[in-house]
Amino acid sequence: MEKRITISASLSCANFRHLENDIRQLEQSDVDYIHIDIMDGLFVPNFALDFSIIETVKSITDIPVECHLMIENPERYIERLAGYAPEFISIHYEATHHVQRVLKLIQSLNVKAGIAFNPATPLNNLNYILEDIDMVVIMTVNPGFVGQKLIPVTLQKIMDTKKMLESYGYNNVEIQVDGNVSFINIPLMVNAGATMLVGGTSSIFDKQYTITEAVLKIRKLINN
Ligand code: S6P
Ligand code: MG
Repeated sequence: MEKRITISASLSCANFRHLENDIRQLEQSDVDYIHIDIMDGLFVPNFALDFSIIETVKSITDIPVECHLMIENPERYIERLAGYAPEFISIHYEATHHVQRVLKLIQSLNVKAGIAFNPATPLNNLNYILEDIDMVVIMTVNPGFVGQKLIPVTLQKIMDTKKMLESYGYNNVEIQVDGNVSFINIPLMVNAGATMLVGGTSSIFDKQYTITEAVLKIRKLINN
């Protein structure tokens, strides 16, 4: 059976004046996860979301959350974050000297571990951490802001990731794509090998559509 391509809705792009309403719409749509961006103003030149928002989301819905840590030295917060029982915690390859140790720590707390790569970071050492990850996050924009344009060469990087995972026999590791996952880019990303799509302002929260319409449109693009 073909692997299901999953959809994760980027909470940073939701309407915070009507957050519960947006989350209820996500519940009625075929969305698999809520993507929670956490930014520290150091690793990226911006701030976003924190623990309290995870608590709020969890109090509203049972949709699983997955956290994308764009923070320096993420090891400082893994245990606390794992207390909220997210499905995945993704850390950045560039954000710690101890990538393998932090990934193992995440998994030891019964949370799936993701490793995220900025657009210009090579995949060189990915082969050394395949045992320690459940997901590779290919940033298709530079992290820090919503509403940016795809960096085209990252499509090749998705293909390279897929090739590497297959060649080492790690076919169950997810390939998440994050950044400008638009209706135009989705087919390209899926063809390249993406298995989890983070939908933001360019799809799920595109104001031209309701959330339900947008997710339906994404599903159609995936299935074609
Ligand atoms: C970017 C962040 C992302 C964005 C998402 C926005 O720093 O990690 O998760 O929230 O990519 O989507 P869009 O469609 O506005 O690019
Ligand atoms: Mg993100």
